[in-house]
Amino acid sequence: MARQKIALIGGGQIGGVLAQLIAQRQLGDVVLYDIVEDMPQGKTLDIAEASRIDGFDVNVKGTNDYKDIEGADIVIVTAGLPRKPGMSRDDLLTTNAKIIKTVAENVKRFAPNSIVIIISNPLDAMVTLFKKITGFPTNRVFGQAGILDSSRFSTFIAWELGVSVKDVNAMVLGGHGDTMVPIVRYANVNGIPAMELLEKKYGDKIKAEEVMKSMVDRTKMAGGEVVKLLKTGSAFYSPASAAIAMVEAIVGDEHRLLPVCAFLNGEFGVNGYYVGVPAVLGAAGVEKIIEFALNEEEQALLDNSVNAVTKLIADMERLGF
Ligand code: TXD
Repeated sequence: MARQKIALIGGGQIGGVLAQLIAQRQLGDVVLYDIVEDMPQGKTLDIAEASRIDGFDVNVKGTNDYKDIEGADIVIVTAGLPRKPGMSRDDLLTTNAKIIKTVAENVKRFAPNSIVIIISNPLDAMVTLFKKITGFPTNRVFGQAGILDSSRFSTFIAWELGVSVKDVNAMVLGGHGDTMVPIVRYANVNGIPAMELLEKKYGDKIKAEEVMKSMVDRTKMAGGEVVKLLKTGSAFYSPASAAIAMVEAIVGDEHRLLPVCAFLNGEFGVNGYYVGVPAVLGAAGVEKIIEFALNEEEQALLDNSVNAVTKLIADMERLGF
């Protein structure tokens, strides 16, 4: 099989880490595009010059010309501004919608058959806009948020229980905003319910519930916690890793079940919107949505999160996008 061509639109913090990870794992040839002159060329030169040390041999090219993404198999979009302290993701709507519009037009022109992973915020709205402008089928346009949010939740559970994070499974569904929905009921350590282990640790159901609630709240605000510490931007190592999990699933046709910001046609009671749900990712992109029974409380939380997404989309449409 020919090597995959992976185009990264946006060569900032996340784009740069993505380029390095793709090269190091030899997932494909990389084209790093940014509007800032020379910067993507500088980053890719720097990455390529580590190839002898890391032992990878793929092409890594920086560019300011969309023509270089021609024929890309996979496109990852991180173009747009990140948050500053005190901002919500939704505050980025107008600025980033303008950017995503141009990006979508160019991806449609130069890489019409690509599978596209959107990362730019506000995520659910940017995926919706990209899909609208390109008209690509929904299996080929989706967003990354849930893998990161779930990894954050899993990390906090591992720290709290003193077990390896490798053995923790936990999933976060819904929109990529403050209303996201960590699914507590199915959070587990190698199959053992996390709640049961917390109750054992504290010997008290109410205390265990309090501790879990604080981890859920921290997960919801985890992006903001990093923004507050960094002061000049938002998380970039972990979002890049999350997107790499998606690229690996696509390139390796792994059929992985991952939380994906995917288009819903009635699943989970949502019709016609992009929302974070479990989906199977393989060579065709989103191969199917995996629906499972939510209890009343979970469904109410998901509905609340979906409402936040639909409101954001309505705001975006009012702005003329
Ligand atoms: O999980 C997730 N989905 C996210 C998303 C987690 C964290 C951050 N997330 C969002 O990703 C964040 O809110 C931003 O909207 C994006 C990118 O974050 P990053 O930290 O990489 O931002 P940078 O370093 O500012 O990089 C953005 C780059 C920068 O180099 C700009 O010059 C470039 O985007 N940019 C453009 N590239 C192409 N085309 C246009 N028009 C353009 N405008 C700016």
